[in-house]
Amino acid sequence: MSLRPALVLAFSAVAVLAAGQASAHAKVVSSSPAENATVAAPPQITLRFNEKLQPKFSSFELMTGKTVAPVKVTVSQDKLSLVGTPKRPLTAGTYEVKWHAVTADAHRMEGAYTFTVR
Ligand SMILES: [Cu+2]
Repeated sequence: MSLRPALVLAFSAVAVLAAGQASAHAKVVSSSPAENATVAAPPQITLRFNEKLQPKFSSFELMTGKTVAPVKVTVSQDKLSLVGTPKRPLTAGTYEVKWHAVTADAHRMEGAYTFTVR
């Protein structure tokens, strides 16, 4: 019996593991306001990610019902956060943060969460 098939199998397993790590995708690790929180009108909205963002292709929209609340969004210096400043104070209501992000590995991810302004 030859050892070769076993070696080939072992190398394939390592390759699959390595590929799995390389394709880890961006996700939000924390946000302010937090998901489902009820808060006073926040001066800023911050989403922190697990991977560095490509600033050109990463942003979010703030929706209340079908209305877009105007927000100026920038990427933090460490490239791990999206920071949005509402152009007008947010009025009471439920807001949906719809984000999209492109990370260093060029994967585009998107997601959404809501919070409420009292
Ligand atoms: Cu990825």
